[in-house]
Amino acid sequence: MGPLEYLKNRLDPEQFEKIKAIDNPELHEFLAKYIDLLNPAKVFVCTDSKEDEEYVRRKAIEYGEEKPLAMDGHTVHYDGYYDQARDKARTKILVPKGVEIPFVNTMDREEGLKEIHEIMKDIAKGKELFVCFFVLGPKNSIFTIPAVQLTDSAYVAHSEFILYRKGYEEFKRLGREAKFLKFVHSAGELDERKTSKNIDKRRIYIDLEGETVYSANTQYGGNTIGLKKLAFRLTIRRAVQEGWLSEHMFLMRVNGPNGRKTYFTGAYPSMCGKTSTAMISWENIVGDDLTFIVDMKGEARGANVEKGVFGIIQGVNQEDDPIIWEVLHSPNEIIFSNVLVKDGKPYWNDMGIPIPEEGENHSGKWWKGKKDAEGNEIPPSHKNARFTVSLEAFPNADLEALEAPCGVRIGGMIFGGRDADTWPPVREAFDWAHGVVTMGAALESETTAATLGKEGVRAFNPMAILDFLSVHIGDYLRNYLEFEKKLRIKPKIFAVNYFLRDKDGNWLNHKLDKAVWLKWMELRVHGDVDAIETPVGYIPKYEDLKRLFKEVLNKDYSREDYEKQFTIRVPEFLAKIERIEKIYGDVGNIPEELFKVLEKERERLLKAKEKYGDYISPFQLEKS
Ligand code: SPV
Ligand code: MN
Repeated sequence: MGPLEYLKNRLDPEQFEKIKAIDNPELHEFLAKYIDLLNPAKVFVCTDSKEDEEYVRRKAIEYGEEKPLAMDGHTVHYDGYYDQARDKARTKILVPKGVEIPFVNTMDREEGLKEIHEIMKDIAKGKELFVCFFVLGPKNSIFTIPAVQLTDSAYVAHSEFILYRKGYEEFKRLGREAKFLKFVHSAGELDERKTSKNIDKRRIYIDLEGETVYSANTQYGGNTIGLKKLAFRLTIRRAVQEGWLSEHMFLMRVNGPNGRKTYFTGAYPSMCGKTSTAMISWENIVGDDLTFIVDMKGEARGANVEKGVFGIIQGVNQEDDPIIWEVLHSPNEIIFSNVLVKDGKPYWNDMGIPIPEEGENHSGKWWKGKKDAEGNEIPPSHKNARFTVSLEAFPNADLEALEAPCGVRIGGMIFGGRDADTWPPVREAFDWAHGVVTMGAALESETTAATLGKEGVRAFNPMAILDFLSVHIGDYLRNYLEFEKKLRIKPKIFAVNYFLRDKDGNWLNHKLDKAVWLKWMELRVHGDVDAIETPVGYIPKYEDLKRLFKEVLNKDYSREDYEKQFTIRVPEFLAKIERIEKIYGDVGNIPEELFKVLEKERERLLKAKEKYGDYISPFQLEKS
């Protein structure tokens, strides 16, 4: 029996017709194979129609994966208590024998496929399976990558409708031309709270060769929403093979003087201020997580891979995040996940107002002081609790840029990490290679609750992409360095650090200072202000920041604060170079240029140290 015939027998006629309308035998074969393997009771095929989307929304509630909240359009979803973040240990890239990819878990392809197919056999028994079509990037553009998602979770399908552009018509249009990505997900057996029960059999296996990702026995979005971090593993590889960039970056517009619009990308590990930067209320958000960057006639053009936000909710408060606050308190379509709910209202940690002392959260019925099985006190909401909402809900979204088929020209690229003691709050690279190597490839950040495991440990995380690297890091960096050669107009590269502390451990910056750094970077992209040359790049001049602090935040910025923040910490920078060199030295297949750039930075630091000592005030450097 051919695949189409199988599908005809297996699906309701109405659903089958939707599949038949797409002329793509590879798709038919894929669907037949996995519908047969997962063996659901029922299959629903989503077209781009409002009714089909509405069907998915309704099912998420009917099946108990989401509960309606008091406000129109709001629902809450819970993941299992031990299923609250990306599971790095059980996420594996399947590779042929002999292939090694440093830093990520790999597994022999044959073995992995065998295991995951065994785990997924009959896994959707008794459930409804959703077949969904989406695209990454704006529709019908040079960025567009079609993708098909199979999932037995209406919550996952619902999330994708909020986060991605619909792709059924695109599949129909492309027919056999569609070079699509494939995602197979099952939450597995569910417990009474409708959370995945068999966590020990949680697996996220990425088959590069088949451009297919399998995800089983988990619900947390980072493990299950195929088009997000699962697709990201596949697109990084495509980008390296095809000579463009697929990055873990926000995309935003910073508004310069006289209505000037300058677009920036920003790569930060999870929980390092990426989303809150992209959402500064007087700037304009285009995307908060994933950006494709291509060269077009010598320009670097960027587009948001997504059209929605799966953002961290902890710490969102009215004063610092007025826009998100407003969005979360309006009748938009929003899925709150792993928050505290009381009387139909969502609450979260550090929201700046008193919150109830009991209710329901990711641990079930919750009360203040409740402890988990390990004896740890359970906070009101999980640290990695999130909200899922479309960008259309944001009054400051740049929707024109979001859907521009040619993307937007990128003026600057920012790298940021959680760094207590080395990087100043903002600095600019001397050139592309200097930025790519000393800011991107040398990015380190303290670990956070976005992944399972210990928090607060300094971890190497080049381009904030380490968890997702599906190619050898040497090949990835070579592609980055080569990309410059295609560019006639090069984005400037910057590094930021919102988490610098003094020797006593006190933060040196306020949460909103980043808004000033952005304005400074915008001016630098256009050469509007001078800067101070240091051994590690250019830093702002005090006078410029003083003016910007007043203009942007209406704050007086003191010379003392400036000096503390922008002192070049030579021993820390030297130690960092040593760490980074060692890491890359041990890996092999690293472009020689990386070591040269690091060596030059070391020489500059040593020279400056001889002249000024270990801790160099920006005022000293300005004079020289
Ligand atoms: C991140 O952790 O970087 C996120 C959320 O953007 S997740 O979908 O888990 O990757
Ligand atoms: Mn992310």
